Amino acid sequence: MSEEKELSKVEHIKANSNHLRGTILEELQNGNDHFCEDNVQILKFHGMYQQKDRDRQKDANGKDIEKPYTLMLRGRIPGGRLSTKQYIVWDDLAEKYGNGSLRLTTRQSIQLHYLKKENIPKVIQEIYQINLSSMGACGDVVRNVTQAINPWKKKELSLLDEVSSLLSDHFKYKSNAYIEVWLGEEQINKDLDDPIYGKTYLPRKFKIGVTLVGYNHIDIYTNDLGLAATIGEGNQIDGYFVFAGGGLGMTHNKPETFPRAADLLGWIPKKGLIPVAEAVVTAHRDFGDRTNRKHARLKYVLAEKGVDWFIEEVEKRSGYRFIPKELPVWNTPSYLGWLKAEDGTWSLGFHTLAGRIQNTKDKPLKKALRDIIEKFQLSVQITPDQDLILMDIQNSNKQEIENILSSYNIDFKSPSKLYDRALACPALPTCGLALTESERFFPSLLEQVQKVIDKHNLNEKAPILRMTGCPNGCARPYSAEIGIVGQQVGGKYAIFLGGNKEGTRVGFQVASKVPISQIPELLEKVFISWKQENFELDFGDYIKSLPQEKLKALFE
Ligand code: SRM
Ligand code: SF4
Repeated sequence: MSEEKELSKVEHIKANSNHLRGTILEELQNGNDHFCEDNVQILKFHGMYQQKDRDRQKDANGKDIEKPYTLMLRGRIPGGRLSTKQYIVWDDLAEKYGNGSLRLTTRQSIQLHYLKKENIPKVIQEIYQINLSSMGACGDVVRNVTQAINPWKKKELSLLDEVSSLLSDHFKYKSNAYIEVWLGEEQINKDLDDPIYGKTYLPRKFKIGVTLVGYNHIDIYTNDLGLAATIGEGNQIDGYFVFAGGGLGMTHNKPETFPRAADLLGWIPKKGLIPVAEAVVTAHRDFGDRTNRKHARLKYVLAEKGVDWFIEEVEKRSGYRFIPKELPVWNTPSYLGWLKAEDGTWSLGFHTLAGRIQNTKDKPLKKALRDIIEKFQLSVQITPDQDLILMDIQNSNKQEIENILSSYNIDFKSPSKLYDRALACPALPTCGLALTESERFFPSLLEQVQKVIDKHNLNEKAPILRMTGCPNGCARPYSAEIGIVGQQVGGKYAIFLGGNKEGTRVGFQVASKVPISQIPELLEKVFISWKQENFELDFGDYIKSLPQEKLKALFE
């Protein structure tokens, strides 16, 4: 078999896409409610997924009703930073073209669901007018760059604004396809290969997160490339610790796929930022497995060729040598609630469960947030934990904001420590890959687990719990202390334990095919043992300290 034949199907689609144009423009005119399969792959590079509402409905004869196709669109929003105007436009778009809900993501972006094909150009044009886009928010390129949150408006943390924007711009693909297709520009660079990505882009998605040493709100170890800035003379960034090879997606019963925490490659001086980042990205481009998409992420290159090999390769490509330095310890100070910023204003860390911002009959959350953001002209930052930080609040307006929220019956606080950092992915009904429920069942699961926590008085050390509807890991369950991972249709979940509060490692599977109703009692057994044996430790560290046989016994 020739090498060409062994490439995965998507590689051929990319190669034949005329640099991400495909036949999207033609298909926009054909009156169908959906795009063909090849264009569906290319649309990801434009920030969109074609979906179908997976909630089953039957007609009078008991037959499944065929649901229309819809599209999900994801923003490119480096660091999740939005001005008042930008937030308002996203809020409007959800109302005008979506199903009225905004979904904050685990990479500080926003997703709109239930968009109709014919409305996509209008949606993108409105986003483009506020200097944002959905370009490269999905697809085999560098995705939305995440950045440490900064409700405190600390000077050192705000230096990262420039870094995340620089990386985001540097790794934007250069094809003009996006503006031609959606904004009606004339076709220009038709035949040029991308200077970084070449003709077939990367073998798979690529994720970059930037932070300052010590702050790990971005879950740095789960990124393909993580950069932790250090501060030197004049309170300016003088360099970065560089991490590579993190990633979480896996497939059940395929041990050759696995979640992996990134390795620390070393420290580089500030001016090495772009050359080193480009070396890591192009090493993925050249060594990633293009024959099997389940084995194509950068993490497998590091796992198989070794970290030392990778360090040498990046040094050779970039011309920079990694300097060994001691990494400061990680922390994730809470941003929830009222925080005083360094410029004298206030920030409000607003807890949203699983990032869903919508109006319900008794809680018009979307309206309340919009009213406040608009009235007080607030800027916002979306957090990697699917929350929203409202910023630039004057002391004199704090009470009024609280009054507005309570008039809408809305609490900005997280109900308890268990909820503070709990995450869930969207899963059903929109996600085409979901095996089980996640976001929709999350409130009731948390409620049940909270009862166990209360019963044993564990509140002050409540573990980080995250849930997904399949093993792809979108809500980062493997880096949590408890990961509940959809495994089988019919509501069966795998349980992972052993991640830690600092997010520096991934956990391991301890149970399989557990019905959702049994999860709280299963956890209760382990909680009791933790409380009795070593409550000094955090839950994840306690699990990690247990011998295999003991763990096994707890789950028998
Ligand atoms: Fe994800 C695919 C949602 C963060 C790993 N992810 C998907 C898709 C697009 C399903 C699909 O391919 O058809 C989901 C859309 C569902 C829907 O209806 O909205 C989806 N992923 C999400 C979001 C919205 C989850 C959330 O709760 O916020 C996050 C959007 C982030 C963003 O703004 O860019 C999201 N996805 C992640 C993360 C977490 C992170 O990056 O911090 C991961 C794990 C880290 C990693 O990449 O390894 C993640 N998503 C995946 C994978 C597994 C990739 C792999 O290496 O195997 C898939 C499946 C795929 O790519 O084939 C996937
Ligand atoms: Fe869909 Fe799986 Fe990601 Fe959840 S983890 S959004 S079910 S791909």
